[in-house]
Amino acid sequence: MDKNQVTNLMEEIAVLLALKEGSNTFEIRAYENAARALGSLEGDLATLVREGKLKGTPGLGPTIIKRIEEAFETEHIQFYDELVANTPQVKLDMKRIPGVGPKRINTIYQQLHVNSLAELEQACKDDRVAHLPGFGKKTQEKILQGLSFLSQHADRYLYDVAEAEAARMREALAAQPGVVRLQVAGSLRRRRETVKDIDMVLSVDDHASSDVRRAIMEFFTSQPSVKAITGQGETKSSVILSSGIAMDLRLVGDSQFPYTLHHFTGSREHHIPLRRRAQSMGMTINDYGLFKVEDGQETLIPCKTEEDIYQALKMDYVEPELREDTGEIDAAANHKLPRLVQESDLKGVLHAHSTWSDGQNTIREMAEACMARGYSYLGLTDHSRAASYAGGLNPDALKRQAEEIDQLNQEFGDRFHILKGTECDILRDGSMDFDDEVLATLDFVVASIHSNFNLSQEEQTQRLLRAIANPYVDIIGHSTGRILLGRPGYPVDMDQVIEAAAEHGTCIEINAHPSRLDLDWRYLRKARDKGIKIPIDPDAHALAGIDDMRYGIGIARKGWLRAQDVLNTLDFEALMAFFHVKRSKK
Ligand code: DGT
Ligand code: CA
Ligand code: ZN
Repeated sequence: MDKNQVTNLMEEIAVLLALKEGSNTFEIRAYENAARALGSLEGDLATLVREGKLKGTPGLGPTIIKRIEEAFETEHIQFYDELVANTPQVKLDMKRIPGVGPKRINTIYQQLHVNSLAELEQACKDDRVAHLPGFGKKTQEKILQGLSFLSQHADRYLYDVAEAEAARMREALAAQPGVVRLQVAGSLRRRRETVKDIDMVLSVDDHASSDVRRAIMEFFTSQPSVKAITGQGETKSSVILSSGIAMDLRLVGDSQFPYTLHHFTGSREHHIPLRRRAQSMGMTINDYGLFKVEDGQETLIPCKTEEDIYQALKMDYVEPELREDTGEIDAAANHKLPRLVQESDLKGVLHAHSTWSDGQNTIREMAEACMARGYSYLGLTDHSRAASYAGGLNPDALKRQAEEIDQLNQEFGDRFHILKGTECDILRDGSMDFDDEVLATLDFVVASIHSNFNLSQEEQTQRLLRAIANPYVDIIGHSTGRILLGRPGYPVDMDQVIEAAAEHGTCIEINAHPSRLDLDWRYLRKARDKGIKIPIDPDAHALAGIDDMRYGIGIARKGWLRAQDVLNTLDFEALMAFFHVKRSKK
């Protein structure tokens, strides 16, 4: 258990209590307050619990303190487990519909007696939900949209979850006798933000015996992370892993490896124009090979690597991230592919939180972790006062934080630099949570939306445009607010946002948190072409969060970004100059 997990449990208990009929409002509030109190608590929660120092913390009553202690001692809270067990499954399912809260869930459950999401969908289609007290057509429409969002994303997994599972499996397989080449394929290799399953391709010597192949497959399906076997053969085996994600392993002779890897890397969309190109050149391509077709006869074109395949098609090598049919075929044929940004191009970290707001580590700890990872600066951005649930700072606290930063900077000298920043809330009308005089004291400003998600697209867009036009705003944070597999972003006209950001020289971040990856990669190339600089921001709330930068790199590469398009590939001096120029334009 850590602070985040306990805070989540408190929030969950509040929701589950609200889902129970006849719950006491005060009890619900108590858990909501506890979650908030934990979020803004200084220091390591485990230590506070161990030393019995939670007593007297505002927002934490004796019962709740007992539950927190229980969580740390036993890794669970019995009260929570009982609440889950006593909540009807359909209520738990409805909880996952974006935008549907406990009150609505209870009304639906009590009055329509639905037992599944499918029944709820039918009730919407029969117009029965609209007639519930306090609902209406608009709400019914939103519920339908939420249900369709859920079903579209059912059975998909976040990139980081799949990547971790795949890495474990890869490491185990790589050490097996007879394995020549081994590579992740599919959407995971293309670094999509979510994936359906893990595809892996493995090669053995062309003359390897059946025994060798069988032994490898046997080893694969008997791994501890395998929960179920859905198919086992000498060329393909399929399993379900403990996280629930499915995995296919394909085994081929090594001479076939590049063709098979290429085929199963996809995407289907990339393969269509590629196959057309092959045909126009008198060739044909499939998972067995690339063939020259003459007089109805197919002869294999020998390729040792994927590079060879593209070369035979008179193309430059197309990085897997780009294989989405968004212009990469022509670019590769015309030698116009970009040199994609790499993790080693990043010079520093922007957008990170500390214990001053809802982060778990001190500024010093965050700075030292950045240094240990080879970065030369940290742009610290704790929340502003409107984000009270996240321990947002008021101007006075911001001033005191600046003093701490000054001291640390003095100590670090030229070795490392901490930039004074804020993740300033964009208020409902698009104005900033801090006055200009306060913002002017900072080195840079990230501006984000954390409230009022349900404005119309027009209002939400205007709100962002106003923020973008503020001369003190350097970076727009997580610009659509989406949570992958959790909720869609608020509606916003991203084309207008990109136009405005280009006009005002405002950056739009790639929030590298694996459940955000926002701005979506599908918009990045447009932003890049308009000259917008794009920082890759970890939005770290703890030391481990800094490592999320690599997920942002994957998305940047999917968006065709080069090193020069990414703001934090600048060194410290150039970065400060960039912010300075932006501000002096006002
Ligand atoms: P996913 O799993 O939905 O996240 O996305 P992918 O791209 O990994 O899709 P998947 O696992 O169904 O198949 C992996 C790759 O194999 C896919 O990108 C292209 C290739 N592939 C699989 N089935 C077909 C097919 O029926 N036709 C073609 N052209 N390619 C296929
Ligand atoms: Ca796949
Ligand atoms: Zn934020």
